[in-house]
Amino acid sequence: MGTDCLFCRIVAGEIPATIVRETATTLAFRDIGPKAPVHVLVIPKEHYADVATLAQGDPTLAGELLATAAVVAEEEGLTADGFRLMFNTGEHGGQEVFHVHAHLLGGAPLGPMIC
Ligand code: D5M
Repeated sequence: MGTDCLFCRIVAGEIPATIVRETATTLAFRDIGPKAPVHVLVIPKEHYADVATLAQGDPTLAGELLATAAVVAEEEGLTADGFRLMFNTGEHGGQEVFHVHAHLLGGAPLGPMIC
């Protein structure tokens, strides 16, 4: 996708981000406007617009994204009390950045749906 995509630019190192974990195929970095004490975005390095496109186009990569999210949840100390992992998808889902990203939220009781 490249220069038009904000998260592709983070992957390329063109825009700074607070990276908490990187694998060969995924990147996890802190959300710029956190909605919880821990709010990390987990993305595939390869551009897919949303989770449905990713899951259908490359299920293995979708699994790698989930695995990275699980490791980050553990590293951030969220495993014991739990966390929320969510994908806003499309206009009605409230998606604003069209490079698939999982929101990993935790560190406090989250109550009803947020983001
Ligand atoms: O969420 C898109 C999310 O992306 C939203 O929570 C803010 C976050 N965001 C936007 N720009 C940045 C940068 N530069 N760094 C980190 N986080 C960022 P959505 O699900 O699309 O509504």
